[in-house]
Amino acid sequence: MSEMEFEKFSVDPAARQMLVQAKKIGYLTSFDRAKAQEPKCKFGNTGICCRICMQGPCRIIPQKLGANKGICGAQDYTIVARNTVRLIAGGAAAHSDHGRHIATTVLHVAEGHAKDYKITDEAKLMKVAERIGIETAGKSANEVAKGVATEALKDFGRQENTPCTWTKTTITEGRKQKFYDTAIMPSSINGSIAELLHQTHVGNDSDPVNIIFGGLKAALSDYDGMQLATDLSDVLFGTPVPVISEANLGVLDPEMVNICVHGHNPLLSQIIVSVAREMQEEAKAVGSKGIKLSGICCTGNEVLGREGIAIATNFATQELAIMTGLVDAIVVDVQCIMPSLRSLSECFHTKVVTTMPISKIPGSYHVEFDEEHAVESARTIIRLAIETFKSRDPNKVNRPDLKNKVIAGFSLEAILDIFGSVNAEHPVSVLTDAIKTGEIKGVALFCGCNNLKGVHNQNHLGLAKKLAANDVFMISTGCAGQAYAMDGLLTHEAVEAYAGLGLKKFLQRIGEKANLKTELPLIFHMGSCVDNSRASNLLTLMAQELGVDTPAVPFVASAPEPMSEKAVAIGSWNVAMGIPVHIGVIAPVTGSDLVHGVLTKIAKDVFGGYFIMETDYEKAAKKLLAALDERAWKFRVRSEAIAKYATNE
Ligand code: MSK
Repeated sequence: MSEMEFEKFSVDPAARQMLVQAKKIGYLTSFDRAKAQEPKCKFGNTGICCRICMQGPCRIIPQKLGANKGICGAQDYTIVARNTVRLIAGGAAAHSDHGRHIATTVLHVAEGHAKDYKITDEAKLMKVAERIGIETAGKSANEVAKGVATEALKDFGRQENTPCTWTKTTITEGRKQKFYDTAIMPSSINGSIAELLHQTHVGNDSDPVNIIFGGLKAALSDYDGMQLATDLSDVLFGTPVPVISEANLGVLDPEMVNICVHGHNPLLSQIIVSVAREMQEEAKAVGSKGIKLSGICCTGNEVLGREGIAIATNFATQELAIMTGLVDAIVVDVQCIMPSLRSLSECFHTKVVTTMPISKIPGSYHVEFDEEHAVESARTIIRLAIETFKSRDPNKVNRPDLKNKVIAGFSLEAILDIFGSVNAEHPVSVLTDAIKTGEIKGVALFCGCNNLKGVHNQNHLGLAKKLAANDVFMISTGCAGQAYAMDGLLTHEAVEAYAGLGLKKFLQRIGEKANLKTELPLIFHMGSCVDNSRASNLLTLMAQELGVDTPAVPFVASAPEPMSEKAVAIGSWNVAMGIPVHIGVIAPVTGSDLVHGVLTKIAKDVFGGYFIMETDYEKAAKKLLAALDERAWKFRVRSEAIAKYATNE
């Protein structure tokens, strides 16, 4: 059995090595289960299985009279639209619940509770306060924080029909008008999600277009929850600045107590990072060389950006971390945690520690996280890992000796600082001017998960390399960012290897001026899933700098391997923001030509953004480049017209 046999599963050599090992020993992984699930049910796969009431499931067979509609008479387009937007509701609930948790903690800090936390980034707090209209003059940081957190919490349950604060203060005037005109401006995160679940209840809305607009309103709630999650996480833990770290399974250290933090919410993982620094001696007392932390999924991204903690791996390969035999504890919070971690851990010494009341796994250790005793919880967990280290079985250790250097920590503020070294007055013009001169083609955001309908990390890497060669400035979040980290694309060496001449010149030009301890990487990793907010803020700034609305900005987004409901929500609000959004899987919407057409074509007429569904990364690259070219061309024509006729019309 050789690693090459596993090329059809993953492009990551470390993952392939572990899959060889799994096969030898007979462990089943997500890769095996994905295969065992084939063939997929065609009704579910195309979105025409309706399970909204208990008469069903109703499966639509277009050619069969009677079966061409649900029992209630729901048409394929109603069923597909309802199924799609319910995915958005799930994603929006997850992201914004995360945001609510952070906002509540900021409020508690401001009120003098939650002693283990503090306001770390006062400058960001003041900036956010000013943006949302909170008076700062003569107030202490805690007073301002109380006002900001209270405003954030209002976004969850506002009863009046006035817009959510984090949405209305972070978008262009053009988008604001568009969201009012299309009645999708949210006034309450919780309200939009509840309304959408009501709208899609049996016997309620059957108009697919109206349902999709309801979905977009919930998607904007997702946006709102993310914006405030990012802002308030920065306030609590600091706004990321460029850091050097490393990624892939080779970061797990055979001589150290290895603790992986996994999930999304930084409230516990940040504390684990600081407590681990104090507990190094305790770890040495059991014969290790200390504590080594590493991250999986977006909790990993949070502590990578702020603390330089290494990335172990990304979503699809999370089980493989345990299979190295080196993970003493895997500490999970919320979202994207495979329940299989627990059963797999039985074959090793690893302790799986759940920490959140809404995310438990039967049989795992549960150390309930409570922000009032965060340090205590962290200490308990780390002590458990240290104890567990003693029972590590050297015969079960099998770690690929593969890791890559990573340069991460590119918050929007960090990016603007870098651009500011070239143009302090108008930092973002450094980017927009490079687009105007044609030095770079535009900006691409890479985000989202892994999806084992395809080859792990293949679309992420293939697409980014194509766009790099075509001079696209690239930013990333989520498991996409981790795929690049694992493969060495978040390095300067990758610029040399993959960037086209224009992109190389651009990065070199700004890199020389920027006062950084490191060179610039090929892709700027902006953080976790909720930090797609940072990318959207960059888009807004670019639009304002160019004097256009967002649909005119040469900016595209791609989730090359999307999997979760959250990815659906993010993709949907990006479309509403006017962005062409590529997804590297065929979404379960093909059961209705109407819904498919609305998402991939009609959306462009209404919002400027639209979905591109393309599983082949080479074809996807061509489509994304064409979208950037179209926008850059239109911008040039418009600018020439303005110059010639001195009009903005
Ligand atoms: S962790 S939502 S698999 S990006 Fe944010 Fe990765 Fe997707 Fe989870």
